[in-house]
Amino acid sequence: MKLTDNVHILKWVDEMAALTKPEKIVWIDGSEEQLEQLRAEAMGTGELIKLNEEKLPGCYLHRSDVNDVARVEDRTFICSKRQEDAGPTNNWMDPQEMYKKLYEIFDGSMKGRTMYVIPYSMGVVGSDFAKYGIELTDSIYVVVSMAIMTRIGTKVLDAIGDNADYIKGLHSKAQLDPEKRYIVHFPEDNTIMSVNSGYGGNVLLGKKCFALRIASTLGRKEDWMAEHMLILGVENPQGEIRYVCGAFPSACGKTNLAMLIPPEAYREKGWKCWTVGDDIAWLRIGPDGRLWAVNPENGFFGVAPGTSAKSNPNALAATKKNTIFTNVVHNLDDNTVWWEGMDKNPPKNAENWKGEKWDCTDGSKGAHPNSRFTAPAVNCPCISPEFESKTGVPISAIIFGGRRAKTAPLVYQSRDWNHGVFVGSIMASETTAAATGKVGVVRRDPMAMRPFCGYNMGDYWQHWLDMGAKLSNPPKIFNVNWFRTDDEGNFEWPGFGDNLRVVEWILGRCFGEKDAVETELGYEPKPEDINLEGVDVTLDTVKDILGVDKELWLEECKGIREYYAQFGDKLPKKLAQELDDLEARLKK
Ligand code: GTP
Ligand code: SPV
Ligand code: MN
Repeated sequence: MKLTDNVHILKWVDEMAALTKPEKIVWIDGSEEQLEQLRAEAMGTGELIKLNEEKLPGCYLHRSDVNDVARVEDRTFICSKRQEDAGPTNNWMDPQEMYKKLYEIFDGSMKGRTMYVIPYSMGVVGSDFAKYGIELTDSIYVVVSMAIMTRIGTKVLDAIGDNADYIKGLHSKAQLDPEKRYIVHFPEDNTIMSVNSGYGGNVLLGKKCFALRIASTLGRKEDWMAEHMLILGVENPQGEIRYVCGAFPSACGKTNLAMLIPPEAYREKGWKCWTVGDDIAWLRIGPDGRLWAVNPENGFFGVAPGTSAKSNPNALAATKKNTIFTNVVHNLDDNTVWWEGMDKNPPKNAENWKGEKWDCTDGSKGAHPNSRFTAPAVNCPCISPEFESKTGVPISAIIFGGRRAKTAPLVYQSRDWNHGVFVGSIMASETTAAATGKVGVVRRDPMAMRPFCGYNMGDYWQHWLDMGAKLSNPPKIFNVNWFRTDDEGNFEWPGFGDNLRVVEWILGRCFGEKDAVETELGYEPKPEDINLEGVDVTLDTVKDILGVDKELWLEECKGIREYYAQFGDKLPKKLAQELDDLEARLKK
């Protein structure tokens, strides 16, 4: 049954059905009843495996194709009319050419299958921040995952009304052929097309495709920002809650920081942390001249490996019901799941992420390094009371960070907004399993948006500079690095909950409560101002990881200069100047 009279939507659904030729079309109304039917159907085909109802109520295991386990950046395209609008960091093809290519691949791709029509909202339905989309898909996994990650169903169609203002998304698993896999964005048509994949980041179109790539282009036009950022509320012993956003590249610690549990010494004094978002932030200028943030998502698509009762108990708790696990170990003894880093007791009778009998003593990994959980946000014990807020939360600090074994210090503060934009623009990080390709290679990932910026990165930096000029009370901008290693390759900073020790200094700086020392990079804490109560870290270690190695940084400047060169005229002059200034300070 069609759930709307909206002619724009009906016409488009008809056209896409004529192209993909499904056997039938099912509109998703958002009811638990309909979702339960779909889960049952997916269990029949093996697409979902029902897990132990007592230990993991409402939870399922899903396995993606073995060649389809991460985002495919080399097959992700931004098809604006002009190549220069996509810029040097995006793959580009002429839209007409790309449509032609895709129409051939989508032709008949849903034959014998059902096309599901999923109306979804990014943001609280009816709020000023909210944007709507419709995803057409031939995958039940996508439907039930979108039901966790976004707000779906009839209420979204009601909110769209007769409007043509929604993002079109077409997805088909087709044959899961990696050679014909394409994740394509047409920002000028508000259209996304994804084919031949079933992996979350490629197919849950509300997430990276809409809420970052398309939304970043909308934000530029409409004076707001769509960022790859967590949103965390930190409550101090006085009961004040201050909010930070953090942009770290994929698999570099956003979910962990967003859900952090304060160290015991902090908890005793009354510190608490509240999760607003763990991956994406939409930011708008408030009437007070501050930046306000909402999380447009409704769930967490989190990295499973490394998530444990010790590292991230809140994330683990969030996965205890109504969660879908993808590509983790199946414990056959009690029909539960496991992954590396959960605990030290891998199951003896188990199947690995590929569904093969797995011997945990043979040295092979049981879970894929990019295996994930899809958990409802409401499950998280520390979900912020502001999670459903229509106006969002005011941001005091923006924190950039990445994985750098050397170079980047534990923390430093930028001199002002524009210098902070420079600090974000020069971010670099070791690649992770979140995308296909080599892992552990340092690459530039400005603002953690390299894979997600829907337009020319040079224009994007200019947009950041312009936004700063419009904010009478902008957040302060910082850079952190939890991943500095010693000569043996061990992390020098304990990370996880102990990161609050750094965040405390950051927030203290925002409210004029903490001192700093000026370095070539910006402002750094006095080592003794990082609270080490109750943690096994010496002041010498802190001094070491706060250090600025001038030689390394002069090398870094060369790398930045080369990186910047590809943007030509699009590189904002202010950023070129910041680079010259940094180099001059280092040479002095
Ligand atoms: P995406 O969902 O891909 O965007 O990743 P994310 O940025 O949310 O990363 P996440 O918090 O899931 O962490 C990814 C990996 O980094 C996990 O293996 C964590 O255990 C590890 N990690 C997170 N925080 C820290 C930290 O403070 N120190 C160290 N050493 N590792 C960390
Ligand atoms: C990331 O890679 O940054 C993720 C997972 O958050 S995905 O949805 O696959 O992009
Ligand atoms: Mn992410």
